[in-house]
Amino acid sequence: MQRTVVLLKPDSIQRGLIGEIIHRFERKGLKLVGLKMMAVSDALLEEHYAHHKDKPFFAGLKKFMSSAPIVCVLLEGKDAVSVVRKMAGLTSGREAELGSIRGDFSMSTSANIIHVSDTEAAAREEETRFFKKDEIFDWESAVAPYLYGEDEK
Ligand code: FUP
Repeated sequence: MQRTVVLLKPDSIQRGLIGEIIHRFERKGLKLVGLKMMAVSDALLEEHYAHHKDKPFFAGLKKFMSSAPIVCVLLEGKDAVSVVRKMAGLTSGREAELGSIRGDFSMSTSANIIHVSDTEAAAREEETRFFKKDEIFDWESAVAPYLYGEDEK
């Protein structure tokens, strides 16, 4: 099964949306295999957002991401990367589809509630960036037979 990383950004915790967002992933049938709160350092942000380092919004992005704790979530499921991307919606909360997390909870491109891995390769990198091995739990889901058909496992 595929894994993907979700970061619940400072606006999520400030607005009291952590439970609501994790609830959506649980109800969808994604398996929670990692969960922790973190004060994200400048060094980690520079690594995570390296592709944005020359953008005009980079300084603001770093300030925003360290303004309150973030919550790191590791989810597992079939095609988890694309499923979770769809659940997050487009980057801008104003353009994101209603029903998606950003579409339902955000009015902004910078305060957009959530980061999700955008490719399988990024998900693998982000898993090691945000989680130590002993913070990842390989537990057996008792409801797996009710989430997937035999041919989907
Ligand atoms: P996404 O993959 O949807 O998180 O979007 P990007 O990688 O394009 O952007 C990463 C983060 O940079 C966004 F979540 C917020 C910030 N950003 C801005 O603040 N302004 C922009 O114009 C674009 C991105």
